[in-house]
Amino acid sequence: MRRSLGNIMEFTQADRRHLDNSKQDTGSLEKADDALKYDSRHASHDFSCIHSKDLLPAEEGEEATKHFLQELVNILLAYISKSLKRSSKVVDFHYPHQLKEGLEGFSLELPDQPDNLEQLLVDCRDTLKYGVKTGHPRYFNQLSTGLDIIGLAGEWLTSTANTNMFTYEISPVFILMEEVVLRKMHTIIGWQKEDGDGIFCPGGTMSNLYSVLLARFHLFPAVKTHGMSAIPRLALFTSAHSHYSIKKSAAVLGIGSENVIVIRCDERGKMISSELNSSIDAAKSKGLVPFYVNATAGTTVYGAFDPLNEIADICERHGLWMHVDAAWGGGLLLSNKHRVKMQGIERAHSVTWNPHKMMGVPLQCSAILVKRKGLLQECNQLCAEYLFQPDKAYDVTYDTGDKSIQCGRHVDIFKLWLMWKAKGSEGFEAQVNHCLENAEYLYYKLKRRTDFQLVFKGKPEHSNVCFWYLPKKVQSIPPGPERDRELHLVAPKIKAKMMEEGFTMIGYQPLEDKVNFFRCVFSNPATQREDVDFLLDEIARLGCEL
Ligand code: ABU
Repeated sequence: MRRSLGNIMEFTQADRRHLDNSKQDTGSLEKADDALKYDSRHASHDFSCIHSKDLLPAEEGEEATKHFLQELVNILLAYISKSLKRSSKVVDFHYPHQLKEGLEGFSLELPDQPDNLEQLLVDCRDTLKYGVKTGHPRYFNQLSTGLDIIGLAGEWLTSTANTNMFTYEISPVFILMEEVVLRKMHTIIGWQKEDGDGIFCPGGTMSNLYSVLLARFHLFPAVKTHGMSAIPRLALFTSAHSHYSIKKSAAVLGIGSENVIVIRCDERGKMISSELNSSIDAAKSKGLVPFYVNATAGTTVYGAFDPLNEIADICERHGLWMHVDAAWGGGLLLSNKHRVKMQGIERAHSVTWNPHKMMGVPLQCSAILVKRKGLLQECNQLCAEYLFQPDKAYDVTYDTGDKSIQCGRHVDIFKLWLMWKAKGSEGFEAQVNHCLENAEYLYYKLKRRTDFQLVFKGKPEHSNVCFWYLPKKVQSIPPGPERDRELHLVAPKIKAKMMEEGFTMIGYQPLEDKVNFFRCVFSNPATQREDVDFLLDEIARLGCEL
């Protein structure tokens, strides 16, 4: 059965009862209902007889194009408004088989005959309806959250421009914007004016991959042409709490994940730098050639900051490349209050920084920043003559595409540039400070409650707060393996119920000797203290009978 534009995105009666009882957001149901009315009023044109062939570039397709896109904008506006309403669900969760079966007429299968535009608009709404509202103030599941309106406008413009970052000739404005933004980021890191290079690439894992690639090329340029057989067995170093992309980079680049030497962390998740030093010596004595150390500024789970200056001293002593994975922590550089946690970052040879995390830029937006100018180009360039002609009419150093390991490169820069213009650095600073204040608020709340337990002592350094929920049954078992076995089951059970009910989302994981615990992270400026209160009450509500 096909659905019409008017009858979707509505709450079930059970959802309404929950919202009526939640008392978290008085009066918000009314507002949510307004949004629903807005949805259903808006089929202002009949799209049932129009198909994509009737839109531009069809002759006289301009009116139909305008109406279709306006209708789509209405759908998106309704979604944005619902995403930010506490009375809306974060997720209307369904299992894969349910979505594949064609839930309520929402079919994922591809037709032979074209669907009409009415159907496409319904499909657009359904796509949003069954997705996750990552901009919702009660979405705590991932490091990338929020829905920045200027960033969104930037993304819309980028899609409309539909161009590629490889050459200046087809992206003149975006290439220059990338240069300006990269220079700003270099300055914020603290690199000298004459230093600094970089590009935006698809995510932190790719940025980290670039860092290992560059470090290896810097030490052994012959690897580019002669491969791994031309170089000795390499070793690289990273902490036990670092991101898995460091091992993945070693695997992808033919270095081998077993040649990644994992350094232990202290109880807060910071690399123990004295152990780094002894591990480098031990690797050398086994005939390996150490070449690279990854220090993390903002670990994925604990939000810990490695001691960058101590690590930089060790790298200098041994002549190693120092990379700082600040994918998550980079945003704190914009805060005068918090940037002190990253002292020493200016000594790094390369830095990963994801504006799509703490700065709230829509996905994806990730930079690899390199201190030495020209190295990216030397390492990656292959001078494809059909694309990078050296005799173009302009300065071809602006054809930045050969710095990249991709050919086609998405324009990720515009939304960040536009947001920076809109907020100023001060606006980002306020946003970062607000997120860390939320983390501190949660930390103090958890300390006061007996049904929750913090995973590590002390105030959070980043916006990560890690904790267990302790149902009565677990509280009654003395500390030890039996209690751990029970506790390990609690977070997944609560999460499963949480997804089915859909009013908030938070992630969990085990780590080293710690059984499954919740990790709350704040990067959404829309989140307020009442949302933190809601989260804890919701976990306790869902978990108290376990
Ligand atoms: N390292 C990618 C982000 C992971 C997370 O959101 O938890």
